[in-house]
Amino acid sequence: MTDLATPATHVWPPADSTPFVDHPGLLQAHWVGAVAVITLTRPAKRNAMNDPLVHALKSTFEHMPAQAVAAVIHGQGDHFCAGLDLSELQERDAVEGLHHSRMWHTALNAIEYGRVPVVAALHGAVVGGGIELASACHIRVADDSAFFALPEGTRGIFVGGGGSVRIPRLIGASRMADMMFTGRVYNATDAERLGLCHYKVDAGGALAKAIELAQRIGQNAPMTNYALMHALPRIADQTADHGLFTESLIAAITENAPIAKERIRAFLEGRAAKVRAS
Ligand code: 1HE
Repeated sequence: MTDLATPATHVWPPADSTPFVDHPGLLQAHWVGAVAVITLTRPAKRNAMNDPLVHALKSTFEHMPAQAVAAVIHGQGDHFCAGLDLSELQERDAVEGLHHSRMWHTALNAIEYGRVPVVAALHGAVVGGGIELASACHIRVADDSAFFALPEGTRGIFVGGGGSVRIPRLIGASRMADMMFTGRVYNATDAERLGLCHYKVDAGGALAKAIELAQRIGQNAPMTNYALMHALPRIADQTADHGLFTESLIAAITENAPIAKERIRAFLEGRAAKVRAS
């Protein structure tokens, strides 16, 4: 595992580092400690997602090495992701379109419901399928260059990568509909205010902040991270009665882990950090 210095900008990966996953011209993955940094490497096409890139993402997350504690996704060049590769859309019929959308669902589910929490580092265009990809991640960091749009509305199509399920959970169906009806573009400040992203940083700082957060998340008890990724969203979809029951089950399992017992003991013995106002 190569422990690379935290990058200051989205100029990444360093030329002298070796990826542990390499799909040439599509995607690479490098280690920063135990954080897997996944880079979309199609900058000439603004990291637009063609089918091979969707497959590469799915494979990378399905085969995430056991030593990974968290992951980061970002895009090479000036943009995070320009969404679906529109050049692939021209000749597709309805049945092929259905299967294509389901392929995106499988790939983005592999991110959302994978082994490790994923932080998206967003800059430049985060549009169409780019927002769908970002919304499948667990935490989103946007820098001041980021802009968010759903141009599907003006292109005569609809979202197909899970956007109609995930985006309303972040900003509400009504705001999503406005983005698609009117072609509205939000900047990073808007995005933070609306809940499209959790953190906003200066231009060029998204990747470094995302890695910092991923390293911190990776220090959590694994079962806590698992519960946040796999139980919390499902509880949110359940009735209150079922949700409370599921919560009790996952709480009991989580607090039974040796690492939880040790961390509680450390606090009670004055060995753990207190919560302080920020
Ligand atoms: C593309 C794509 C793409 C760029 N598919 N080729 N997404 C969109 O509707 C967004 C379309 N893209 C743009 O609005 C702009 O390209 C950007 C704002 C992202 C960047 O602008 P810019 O000036 O930096 O780059 P560019 O000159 O527009 O593009 C550079 C090249 O990338 C150019 O190709 P070239 O061969 O002429 O050099 C572009 O054609 C190409 N390119 N974006 C294909 N998206 C699961 S359903 C999801 C549905 C959607 O995502 S729909 C939204 C699609």
